[in-house]
Amino acid sequence: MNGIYTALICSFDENGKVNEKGLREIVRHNIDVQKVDGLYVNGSSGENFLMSADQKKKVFEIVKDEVKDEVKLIAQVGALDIDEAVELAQFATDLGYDALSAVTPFYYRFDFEEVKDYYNTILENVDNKMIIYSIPALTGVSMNLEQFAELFENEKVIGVKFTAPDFFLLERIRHAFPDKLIYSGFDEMLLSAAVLNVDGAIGSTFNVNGQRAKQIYALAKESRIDEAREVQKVTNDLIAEILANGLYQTIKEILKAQGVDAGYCRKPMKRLTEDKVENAKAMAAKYC
Ligand code: NGF
Repeated sequence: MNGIYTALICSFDENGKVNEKGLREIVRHNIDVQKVDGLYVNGSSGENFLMSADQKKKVFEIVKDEVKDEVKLIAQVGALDIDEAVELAQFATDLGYDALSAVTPFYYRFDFEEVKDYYNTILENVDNKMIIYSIPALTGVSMNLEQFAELFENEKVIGVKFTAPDFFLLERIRHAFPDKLIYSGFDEMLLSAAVLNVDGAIGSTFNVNGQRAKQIYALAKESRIDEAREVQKVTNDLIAEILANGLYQTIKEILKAQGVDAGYCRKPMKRLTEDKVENAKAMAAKYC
C-alpha cells in the first residue's frame, strides 16, 4: 500500500450529477499519464461531503470498474451518519477496495471516546482495513500521540492520512509506530514528510502533478535531497497558483485543458470566472 495516491477529483455535469464518462477519463489520466500508485476515492477532493450516499456509491462503482486491479484503491467512507459510514464501508469492501479510510467525525466537537467509538463501530461491521483521515484544519479535530496510539490498538487500523503541518507530531508517530502506514496529506509539504520516512502521500494536486510527486518521493527515499528540493520548488510554484485561483475548480480546468472531461464542482462551490479559467489553461501549458 506504499506510494503516491491521487485524492481523486470527480467530474460532475452542469446539474451536479456524476459524469461517468468524465470520471473514467480522470481515472485513466491518473493511471496512464500521472502513473500514480493508487487512488483515494471520495475524499475532500472528490467533494464527498457535498454528495448523497447514492452518488458516493456510484463513484465507488465506476472507479473500481475502470481500475479493476491496475492500482490500489482506498475508499473514504467517513460520514456524520454512522449508519451511512458503515453501509459505505461494506459497499466498498464488497466491491474489492483494498482499504477504507474515514475522516474523523466533525461539527459536534466529539470527545476522543466518541471518535474512537466511531472507528471501532465501522470496523466491527466490516472485514477490511482502516486508514484514519486526520485533517484538523477542516474538521477542528486534533489528536495527540497517545490518542493515535489508542486508535492504532485496533489491529484493523493500519495507518493514518496525516494532513497537518505538525512535523513534530508526524515524527513522533513515525518513531512510535514503524509498522503503521503514514501518508502525507499536504502536497506542498511532501518532501518534508518524505524525509521523515512516511510511507506515501495522498493529494489532490497529484491529479495534475502526480509525476512530480512521484519524483519527489523517490528522490527523498534515495537521499537525493537537493534534486528533490528542485522538484518540490516547481511543484509549489504550481500549487501556489492553483490555491490562489480556486483549488478543485482549477484542477478540473487544468485537466480539461489536457482533454480530460473533468466537468464542474457541485454547489455551493462556485464556477471559475473566465479570467480564472484562462489562468488554469496557462498553468496547464506551463506545468503539465
Ligand atoms: O484538499 C485538501 C484540503 N487537502 C488535500 C488532501 O490532503 C486531502 C491536499 O492534497 C484530499 O485531497 C482528499 O481528502 O481528497 C491539498 O489539496 C493540497 O495539499 C493543496 O493544499 O485541505
